[in-house]
Amino acid sequence: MKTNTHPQFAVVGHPNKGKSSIVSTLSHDQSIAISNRSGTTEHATTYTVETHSGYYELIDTPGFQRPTRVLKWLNEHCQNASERAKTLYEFISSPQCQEEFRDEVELLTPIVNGAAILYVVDGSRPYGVEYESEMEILRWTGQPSMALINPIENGQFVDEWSSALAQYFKSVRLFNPFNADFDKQIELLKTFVYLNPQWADSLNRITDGLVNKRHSQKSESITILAHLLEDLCAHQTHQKAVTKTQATKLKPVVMKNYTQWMKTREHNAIEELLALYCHSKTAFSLKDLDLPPDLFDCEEWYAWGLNKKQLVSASTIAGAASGAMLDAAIAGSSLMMGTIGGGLIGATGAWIGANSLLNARIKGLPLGGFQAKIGPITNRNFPFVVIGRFLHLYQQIINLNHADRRMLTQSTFDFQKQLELLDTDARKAIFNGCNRLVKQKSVNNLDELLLPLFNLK
Ligand SMILES: Nc1nc2c(ncn2[C@@H]2O[C@H](COP(=O)(O)OP(=O)(O)OP(=O)(O)O)[C@@H](O)[C@H]2O)c(=O)[nH]1
Ligand SMILES: [Mg+2]
Repeated sequence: MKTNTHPQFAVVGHPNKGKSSIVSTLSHDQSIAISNRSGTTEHATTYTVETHSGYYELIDTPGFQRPTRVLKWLNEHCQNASERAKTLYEFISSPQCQEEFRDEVELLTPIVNGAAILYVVDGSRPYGVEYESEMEILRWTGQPSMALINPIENGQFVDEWSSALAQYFKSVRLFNPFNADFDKQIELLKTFVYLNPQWADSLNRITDGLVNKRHSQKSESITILAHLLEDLCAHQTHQKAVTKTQATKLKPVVMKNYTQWMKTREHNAIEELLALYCHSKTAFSLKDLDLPPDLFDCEEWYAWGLNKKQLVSASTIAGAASGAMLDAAIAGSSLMMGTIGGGLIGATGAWIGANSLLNARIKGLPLGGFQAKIGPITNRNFPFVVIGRFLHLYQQIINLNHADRRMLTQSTFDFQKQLELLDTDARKAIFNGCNRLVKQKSVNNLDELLLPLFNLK
C-alpha cells in the first residue's frame, strides 16, 4: 500500500451520486462541473484545499461504469489476496484496460498511487447488489476508506445503506454537500484524521488553518460593509447651472446619476463579498434602494469651490497682489487660483461686489450660479437600511455551499429583529455610529461597532 506524503482523498462511487458536489463544497470551488447528467465528470481531477498551515487534495473522479466486469478481470489476473495490489497496478497500466475500462482506470489510478478513498452513495435511493462489485474493487486497493451517504432527495434509505456499508468501510458518515454548513465541513475533515495516522498532524493544522481563514473572511466582510456605509452616507451628486430655473430642471438627471452611483456602489460591495467567499460566479439580484424623497437641493455656487465671502476677499487681495500671495491668502484652497486665478482676478479690478458676483465672468465663464444637488442622505434610518440589506446577503453567502449554484435574492429580512438580539450596549454603539455617519462625521471604530451583527447566527 502506497501513502502520499500529504493528505489526498479520491472521491469515488456510482455516476451521479454527488461526488463532484462533495468536492466542490469541501474545496470551496464553484468551477467544478455538476449536473444531473450521468457521466458529467470524465477525468480524474485534483483540487487543492490550501491554508496558511498546509494543504490537502481532493480528487474528483468519473463514476464506475463496468465494475462487475472489472472485478472479473481482476479475479482472472490474481491468484490470492497478497497479489491484489500488484494486479490493480497491472490493471491501470494495461493499454487494453485503459481503453476498455477508461472510467475505472481514471478513478483507480490516484488510489493505487496513494490516495485515501471517500466512497459516495445516495441515501434517497435503495441499496442494491450492483454496488458490491464497486466496494469489493475498492477493498482490493487496501487504502484507508470512508463511506459518505449523501441524502440527495431525502434520507429514506440511510439505515439500509449504513448496514451494508459498515461491512466494507470502517467509517460511514452522512454528508449532504448542499446543506452541510462550515462547521459540518470542518467536522467531516476532522474525521479524516482517523483514516491515516500519518496525515493526522497535517490535517489538524489544515482544519485550524481553515477556521482561521474563516475568521479573517468575517473581518474583511465587516470592512467591506464599513466602507460601503461611509461611501453611501457621504455621497452627493451635483450639476452646476447659471440660473435657478436651469438648476431645477436638472433635477431628474442628477437624481438618476445619484441613484445609479449608489446602486453600483452597493452592487460592487456584494461582488467583493462574493469574491471573498470564492463565490464570484454566484448570480444575485438586489432590490432597488428606497431613497428618501427629500434629497434634492438647489443651492448657489461660486467659482473654485469658494464661498461668496472667500471669493470677494480673494478678489480684493488679488487687486493689489501677485498670484502667489493670492494662493496664500486662501490657503491654496483651489489649484486653479495659482494658475489662472491670480492674474485674471487681479485684472478684473480690486473688488467685485457681492451681489454682482454671480453675473461676473472671467473669459466668458461665470463666477457663480446655482447647482442642482442630491445627497448626502441625512435620514437616520438610511444606514440601517444599508446594513440590513448587506447582512441579509452576507448570511446567505456564508451558508451557501459551493455545490449549490442557485441565484441569491433579497427576500423579506427582519433586520429589526436581528438588532434586538444584540445587547443594549452593542445596539447603542451602532445607533451612535450611524447617527454620526448621516451627520457627515467620521466614525473611527466602525468595524468594531458592526462586529456583533456579524456574530449573529
Ligand atoms: N438537492 C441535492 N442535489 C444534489 C445533492 N448532491 C448532488 N445533487 C445533485 O445530483 C446531481 C449529480 O451531482 P454530481 O455532483 O454532478 O454527481 P457526480 O457523482 O459527480 O456525477 P458524475 O460526474 O456524473 O459521476 C446534480 O444534479 C446535483 O445537483 C444534494 O446533496 N442535494
Ligand atoms: Mg462528477
